Amino acid sequence: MGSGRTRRGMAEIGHARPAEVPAGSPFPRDAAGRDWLTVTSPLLPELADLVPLLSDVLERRWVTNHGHYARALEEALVRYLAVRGLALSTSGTVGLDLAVRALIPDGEVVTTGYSFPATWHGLLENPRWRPVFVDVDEGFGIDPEAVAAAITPRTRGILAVHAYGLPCRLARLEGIARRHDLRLVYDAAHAFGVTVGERGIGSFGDASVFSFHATKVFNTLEGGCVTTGSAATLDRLRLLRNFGFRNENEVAAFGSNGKMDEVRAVFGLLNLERVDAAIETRGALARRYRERLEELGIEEIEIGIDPARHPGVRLNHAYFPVSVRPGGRVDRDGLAAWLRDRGIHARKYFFPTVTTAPLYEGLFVPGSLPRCERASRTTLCLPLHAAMTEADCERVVDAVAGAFGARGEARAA
Ligand code: T4K
Repeated sequence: MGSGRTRRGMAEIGHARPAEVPAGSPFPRDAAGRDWLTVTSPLLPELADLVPLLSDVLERRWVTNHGHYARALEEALVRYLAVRGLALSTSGTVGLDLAVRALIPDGEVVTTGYSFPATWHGLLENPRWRPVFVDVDEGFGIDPEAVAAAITPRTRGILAVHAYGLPCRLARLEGIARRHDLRLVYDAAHAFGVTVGERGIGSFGDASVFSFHATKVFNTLEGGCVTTGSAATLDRLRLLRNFGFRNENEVAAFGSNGKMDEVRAVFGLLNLERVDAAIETRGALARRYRERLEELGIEEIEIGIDPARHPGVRLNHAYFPVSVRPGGRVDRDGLAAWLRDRGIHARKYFFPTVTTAPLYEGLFVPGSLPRCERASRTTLCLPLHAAMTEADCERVVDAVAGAFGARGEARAA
């Protein structure tokens, strides 16, 4: 298809836009006319690279159900993530559902109380599993000691999260899983591109689930995948994401629909070519944040990720979490509001979480998750993405400094 036809198509769509859909970004310019600085911004391919591939999808008239580009993306991701097997899915949430159903027998699943709700909502909705929430360690990962203490004769699995892309305590968790014959699934939604020594993070445990949502380091707009080293598990994942059909004459499991379509796969293939450069940019910005915040020496602020504490790990700089000590000049919510007033959209990931949302009351032992509680009430993720510049970084640091009266601007009330 030629580009003229493509342009005509776009004009027609523009003409047909329903009146109630507002034009442009939901984040308008701030009072000073500057663009809003959002916590993240999607990695996107160039239109010129996209058009020929999308034209090919249209010409093939094969747009989903394990098509050419979805299979190509699976192969490319197996290599990039350094894993043995991988099944694409329509989202990280669907990937979690597939992984749990493929691997964990009915019973209790020990999981972290500090994550995005997608981690456990599948477990909570399905009476086959009961999540048992335990606390995090002094970082943001599930505490292996708490996992070991929570195991009962009914425990069947562990669902751990590499929060902010920081690897959990892998060896300890694998030891516990092996000793108690439990399935170990990692929610690696944030951990795309992270490596530990020579190994891809997705090669640990029985399976790992990645999110390819637009807000992640690597995206297919919406999407995700499950990685596994077991051919039997991969077969089961593929069955479950395709209604349970093994072939057109045989339905072998109560599967659902988790297949990735060709358009998203094309976005994925193009984004994969740019993701290493994006991670490098993120890393440079994270280093700058660290240097500048350390220079300011604001005693209420603690930087959440210290690469020096993760030797041998290639981090992906998915997020830049800071912890704001309560009871100081400004608390976490005060800082978020101060930044928002200056056109900076920092986010309280993860708030609300298990301990801080009324929805989860009664689902955990009160007082048993003090670190989750503290992290949820004190953590703020500063903007960090590959389209940011060093000047954007300075703008955030200046605003943070202003909030604490550390430089020039009046302090937040
Ligand atoms: N496990 C964990 C640990 C997770 O964190 C997540 C999802 C999952 C599992 C489930 O994976 P998925 O099913 O989503 O694949 C976002 C994401 O929607 C979600 O994927 C993510 N984690 C979560 C931590 O964050 P919101 O509610 O913060 O998104 P939103 O719309 O407020 O956007 C955040 C920022 O991104 C804004 O500042 C603007 C910017 N943005 C967003 C979109 C959608 C853009 O610039 N362009 C865009 O298209 O949830």
